[in-house]
Parts: sequence; structure tokens; C-alpha cells
Amino acid sequence: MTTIPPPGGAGAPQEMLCPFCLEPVSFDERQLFVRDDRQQYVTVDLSRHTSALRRFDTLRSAYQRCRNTDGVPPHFIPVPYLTHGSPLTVAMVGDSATGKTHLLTQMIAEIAESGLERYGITWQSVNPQEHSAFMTERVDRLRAGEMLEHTASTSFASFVEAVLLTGPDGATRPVAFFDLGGEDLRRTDELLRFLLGIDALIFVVDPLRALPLPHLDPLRGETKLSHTRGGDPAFQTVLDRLPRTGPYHGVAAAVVVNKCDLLRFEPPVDRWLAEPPPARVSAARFREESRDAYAFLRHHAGPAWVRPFDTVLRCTLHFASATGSHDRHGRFVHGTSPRRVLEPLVSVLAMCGVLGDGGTDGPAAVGM
Ligand SMILES: Nc1nc2c(ncn2[C@@H]2O[C@H](COP(=O)(O)OP(=O)(O)OP(=O)(O)O)[C@@H](O)[C@H]2O)c(=O)[nH]1
Ligand SMILES: [Mg+2]
Ligand SMILES: [Zn+2]
Repeated sequence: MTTIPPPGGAGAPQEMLCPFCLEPVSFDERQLFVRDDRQQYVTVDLSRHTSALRRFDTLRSAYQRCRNTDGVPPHFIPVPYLTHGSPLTVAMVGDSATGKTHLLTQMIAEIAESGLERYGITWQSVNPQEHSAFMTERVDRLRAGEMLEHTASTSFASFVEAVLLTGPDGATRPVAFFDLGGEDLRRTDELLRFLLGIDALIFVVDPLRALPLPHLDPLRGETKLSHTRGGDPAFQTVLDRLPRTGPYHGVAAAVVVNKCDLLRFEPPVDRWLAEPPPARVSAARFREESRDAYAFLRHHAGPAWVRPFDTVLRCTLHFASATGSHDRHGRFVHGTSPRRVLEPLVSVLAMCGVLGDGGTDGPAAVGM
């Protein structure tokens, strides 16, 4: 478990970019807020706290107001996000109904069930109340068989959940997850400006849109989704928006063929779905799965669907199922059985240096 370091006690506060507006920000005791019972932000004055333990406890759930108000609504950053080293931001990408929210929810659920411990990573919430709300309002509902709702459109992008991850080397980093609705991800205005500071992208491929396999046609009819050879328009908008200095994008990326329960009899999907998580991170194993998923997508879906791999320097491909089955009228009657949902996240964490080095087959070599 990590502890909140006494802000100011370990040298000058670290300057970083606000994850929402991308203006520089650093921990500032004079800008602190907490949320009251009605979830309203109210100022908090730390100078009244004489007990160090009480001060730590207040800071654990406090927020800092970002000073930038230029054309953006007032926004608040959890203090632990500002006081635990260099943050990492991850965004889910894909058109509406590709399964981004279900996939992210299962990823967070598996982190909370210590699914990263096998790789030497421990976790703690960035904000205890928000984490608890995320677990109750999303994870518990989904695990009880309830389908989660479509993500509503927003006028300001903020992360839906953030965790503090401590790697094998003892270093802690905040990791924040953005999950916008598919329609919003196609916008070209300032809403998507946060993407300019993003570290990792998880592209979610929906087989119902990508694969012309005839056995998917009845479900396409039911869900009103149709097959398109032109790729996912949200992939396109997001890739176009990213800063690029050379021929390739510098972000870490994972492409996930999601809803693989719909493809469970298709080789090589059947084989990968049955694979248990590995004991340690192996770059060669990620390469093997990427090769299979690339060949599968390229063959069935065409070149537009593998564009993230072709334009991002470090990118792996994965097979996963967030729910294990398709919902029937908004319910998963047998509950959910997620498959391989953590692998894409482990891959981008490895690429971003959270899992350490590990030599030629270790985390530092993932996606090379
Ligand atoms: N078969 C199957 N269906 C899934 C899976 N994951 C999600 N779904 C279904 O896909 C639909 C959309 O899921 P969401 O997670 O809300 O999709 P989204 O990409 O977040 O959509 P927006 O919020 O509108 O952008 C729902 O009907 C889910 O039940 C999966 O692993 N397998
Ligand atoms: Mg969603
Ligand atoms: Zn800001």
C-alpha cells in the first residue's frame, strides 16, 4: 500500500499537465476542496489541522481546483493524482456500442480484485469515494447481470476512474481512464483536446461492425448495427487528432477485438479465449497474439480496421470478451464471465514503463 507523502515535505511540488485542460498544474494547498454530502465542492483549510494523521486523511479525499478557467468549466483534480509521481492517462476508443464501457468496467473490477499482482503491481484508489461509487454503480451492477447504459454526451471530458499503481520497482504512478461516448469521440472541437496529452489508447473493435461473418447477421439485425469495411470512424477521428512528429504516433496503443464470445468457435479466437493469464509479462507472447489478431482482422475485416496498428509505433492486438455473452433485453441472465480483459491494459502499462524492464522478453520489449 502506498501512503500519501506529506505534500511539500519531499521537495518542490511536481509540475504536471492538468489531465482535463492540459494547462500546467502542481499541488497547491491554497486551492483545496472536499465534497460534501450533496456532492458539492466546498473549500477546506488545512491550516486548521494540527494532527498529521488527520491532514493525511483529508488530503486522501481532497481535490484541487484547476486555476485554468479560460473557456472551460471549473474542474477539480483529486489531490493524490497530483502527489504521486508522473501520471498516465488511458482512453477507450471506439464508436457507440462497441463495448468500451463494459470492457473498462471489467478491467477496473479485475484491478480491484488484485489481478495485476501477478505482475508485481499493487493498487490503491486515487479517490476513495469515487472508487467506491464506481464499484457500486458499475462493477456490482454488471456483475449482477445488469447491462450498463450507453455513455451520455458531455461538454467537458474528465476521467471516469483513476487508480494509483505501484510497480515492481516500488515507484507509484496515478493511472486515469477516460471513457467518452462514441458520438463524442467523433467530434473535432475542443472536447477532444485532452487527447493531445493522452499516454495510451485502447481501440475497441466490435465484430458486429468489423466482420462480415454470416453467423453475426441475426445479431446485427437485432442490435441495428451494420457491417462496414471503412473502419471505425472514432478510430479515424482520434488518430487524426493526436500530435505526430514523425511517420508514427508516439502513444502506447492496444487494439482489442472485443465481444469475442460471438467468435468463440472461430480459430484462432477459440484458442486465445481459453488461454489463462500468464505468470509474467512476456513480450513474445503479446507478439504472438498480436500476429494472430492482426491476421484475423486483416483477413476478415480489411485494412481500415487495422489502421491503429499501422500508424502507432508501439501497438499490440488482443482478443477479449468483456461480458462472456450477449445481453438479452438488457440483462446477462447468467451473470458475466469476462475473458482476457486485463491483457490489453497490461500491454499498454508495460509500454509506458509501469511494469519495469525485465530484459529482452520483458515489459520494456512489449510492442517493439
Ligand atoms: N456479446 C457481447 N456483448 C457485449 C460485450 N461487451 C459489451 N457488449 C454489449 O455491447 C453493447 C454496448 O456496450 P457499451 O459498453 O455500452 O458500449 P460503448 O462502446 O461504451 O458505447 P457508448 O457509450 O455508446 O459509446 C451493450 O449492449 C453490451 O451488452 C461483450 O464482451 N460481448
Ligand atoms: Mg460507453
Ligand atoms: Zn485544468
